[in-house]
Amino acid sequence: MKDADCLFCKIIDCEVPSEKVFEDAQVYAFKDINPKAKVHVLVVPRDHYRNVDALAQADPALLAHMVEVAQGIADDAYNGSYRLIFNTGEDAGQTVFHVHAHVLTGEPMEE
Ligand code: IU
Repeated sequence: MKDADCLFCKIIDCEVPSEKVFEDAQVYAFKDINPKAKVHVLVVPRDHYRNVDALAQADPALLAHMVEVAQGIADDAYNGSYRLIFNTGEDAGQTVFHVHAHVLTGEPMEE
C-alpha cells in the first residue's frame, strides 16, 4: 500500500534522502529535519495510512510495533524516557498525511 504522491512513501523507498535510524520489514525510522528535541526521530510504517486512527483500525499490531520501536530508539539514544506524539489532523499540526510517531528523547523534556 503506497501513495505515489506521499513524501514519506518516497523517503521509505529512498527516492527522497533521509537519515535512517532504524528499519525492519514493517517500519522505517529517520531523523526529523527540523528537530524539536536533542533526539527527534520519526517512526513510519512502510504501509501508507493517513493517520494514527486509520492505522489503529486497520492494523493495531503494527501500531503496537511502532511503540516498541520508539521504546528501542529511546533505550539506545538515552535512558528509555521519551515523548511520543501523533499529530492527527491539520488543526493538530499534521502536515504529512502518512502516519508517523514523533519520538522526542535525548534530554529531559520541558513541560
Ligand atoms: P507533522 O506531525 O505532520 O507536522 O510532522 C511532519 C514532520 O516531518 C515535521 O516534524 C517535519 O520536520 C518532518 N519532515 C522531515 O523530517 N523531512 C521532510 O522532508 C519533511 C518534513 I517536508
